[in-house]
Amino acid sequence: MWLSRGCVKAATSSVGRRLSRAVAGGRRKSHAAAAAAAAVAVAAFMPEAAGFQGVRDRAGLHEFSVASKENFWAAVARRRLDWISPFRGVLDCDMERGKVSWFRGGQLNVSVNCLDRHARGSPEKVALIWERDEPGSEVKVTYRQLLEMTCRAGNLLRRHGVKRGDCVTIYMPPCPLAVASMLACARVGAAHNVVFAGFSAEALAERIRDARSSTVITVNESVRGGKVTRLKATVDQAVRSCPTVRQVFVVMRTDTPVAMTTADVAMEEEMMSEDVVCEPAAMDSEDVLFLLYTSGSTGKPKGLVHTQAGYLLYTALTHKYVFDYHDGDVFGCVADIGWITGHSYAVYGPLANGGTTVLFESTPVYPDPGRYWEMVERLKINQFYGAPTAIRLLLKYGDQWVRKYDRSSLRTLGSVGEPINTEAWEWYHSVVGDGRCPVVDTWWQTETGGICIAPRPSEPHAEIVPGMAMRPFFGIKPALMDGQGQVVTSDGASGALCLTQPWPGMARSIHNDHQRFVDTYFKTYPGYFFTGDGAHRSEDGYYQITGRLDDVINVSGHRIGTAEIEDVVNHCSAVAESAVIGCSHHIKGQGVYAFVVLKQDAQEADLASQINSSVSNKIAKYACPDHIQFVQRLPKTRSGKIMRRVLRKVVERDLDGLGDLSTLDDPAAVQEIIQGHRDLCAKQEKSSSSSSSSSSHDDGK
Ligand code: 6R9
Repeated sequence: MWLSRGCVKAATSSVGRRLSRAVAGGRRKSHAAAAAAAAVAVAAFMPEAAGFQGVRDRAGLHEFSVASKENFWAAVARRRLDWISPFRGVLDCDMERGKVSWFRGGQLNVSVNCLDRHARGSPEKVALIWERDEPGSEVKVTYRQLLEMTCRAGNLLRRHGVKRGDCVTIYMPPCPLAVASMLACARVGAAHNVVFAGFSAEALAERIRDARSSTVITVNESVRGGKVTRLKATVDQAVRSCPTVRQVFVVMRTDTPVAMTTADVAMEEEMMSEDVVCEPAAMDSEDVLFLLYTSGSTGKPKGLVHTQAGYLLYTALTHKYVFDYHDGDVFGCVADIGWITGHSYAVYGPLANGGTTVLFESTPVYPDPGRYWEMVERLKINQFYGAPTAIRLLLKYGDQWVRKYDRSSLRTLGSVGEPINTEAWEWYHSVVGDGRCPVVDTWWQTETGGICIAPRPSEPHAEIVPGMAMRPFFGIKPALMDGQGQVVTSDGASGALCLTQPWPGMARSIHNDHQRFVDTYFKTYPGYFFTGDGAHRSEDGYYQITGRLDDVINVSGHRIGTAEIEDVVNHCSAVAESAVIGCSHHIKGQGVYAFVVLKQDAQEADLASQINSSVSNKIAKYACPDHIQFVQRLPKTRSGKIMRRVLRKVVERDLDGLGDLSTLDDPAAVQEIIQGHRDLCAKQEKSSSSSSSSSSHDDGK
């Protein structure tokens, strides 16, 4: 027995006491030194941390950001935004009523934060690299130039009567004037409503009407993947059913002239005579910055409302810390500006940070599947941010398209829009990133404004699990809910993903329909923001997103409500009714599967192509069904509700999982549908050897 009483006694004798004091002192000193070093390290990582009591490392910083969110965000907002007048309150919030406001009393101008303050110090720094469709024809725009462009556009808008509180619809491909138009709106205090340029005239018109825009900005034509599209013609068609529209500004992307009406304004020409100085409007933190329409589970797209200060701050902070963006880096987000990813990470986040950002006009396979990586080499991109659907597509073309190009500039690879499967993740990591770049699978939504869950920031060598978004960002506290609406407390469990407290980037409302905002996001789990997604929390406490829980499907990372597609299909004259569900698709992630019941005497011939062209005309190409199965009737409950669960199981070929069919009005319908599905598969397998399904990567996300 070593530790006899005698020994213990000796250790407490005076010599022993001195000895143990010296040891403890040494330990204390080295603890103190280590703590000081850690404090220096965390302050080097995020300077605000120096003022946060008790924060010693990055994990501590996250804890602080959640537990003391107001202190955290106030410090970040003071340091990282330029204010015209300082905010007085940090957060007012009533989650049950969907009322959230950040930085009350503060005034600022978003365009000043994105441009003027950087142009002052580094006017010749490149703000935008416009990566045009033809490789090698990129155009660089400095902060000075972008500020001038924005001011001229702002003055032009003002001269044409656009004022604070108006909403300008922008229907343009990614290009410097599109960014300048967004920022010009912000400069004069108008909101913008960017509509993805792949949307049809009807979809555009619906969004213009809902936003009550009197001004539209567009281009004569867009150029993408070598294909020219006459966007102005689409706008002409759209505005015919938009009585609110007074004027259309037209930018010339190509040399092809377009017919101009009296309501049309040649934008570049008129900008020439405008001043390069434009007084910025002093905007309140909670004034509207933009609307962005996205699909929900009903037929009508919703215009999510984002406001000034909180959104800008959140995109700036996530851009910096999730991607480890440093001054001088070239940030390459290939999303189209028509989606939230383009707003937050091609425009606002990078520009707020004074960064250099790429605007990608082309497609991943134009002129060949090496396009992304050739661009990475040519522009020396440091952070590349793309979508799993494109990665899956490129993976199939083989490694040689990647290896051909020098990718040594890359430091971080990002993924967004949908779950990234392990195979795609591994390929992205090991082939594209040569195994040396962290892959950040970033989970977020139009509603959240910016990234909410991602593997970084974390300690520099913290593990990253393939296909997992993993760690909540600063200020984000997720919760999983069980079927009874209770919070799941254990790890190694799944549930409905909610966010338990407000963050500055969150949407504030649905335009013209605050009640829908409350009902959609705050009613299901009172007091929580419900994301509509399901998630799993691993034994280690990491989050993995499992997919939508509602009737929204995700085609190549684009959200589309099944009800929206059904609306269009049901409008075809031969169609009696339809049910649309998502089905798995090897490249797009999810495809669209439509079950269609025809009216009596209607003929099937040509109907599929009629349905496809209707969907493409009324919504967009990406929403077209991949499969159309004509059926005699749909499985319905006795109360007349379509049992989509049954349809999903049939398409997944999980016949054992059909479950209880006793509530069905006519159980025989299911057998017919199963047989019809088999026949359709057999038919498609036969023809698929000769052709492939419609292009999937074609929407720039
Ligand atoms: C940013 C964006 C949002 C929906 C979201 C979810 C899906 C996005 C994801 C992801 C798994 C990811 N989603 N990122 N699913 N892993 N990393 O895409 O916004 O167009 O509004 O779509 O996309 O289902 O709810 P948005």
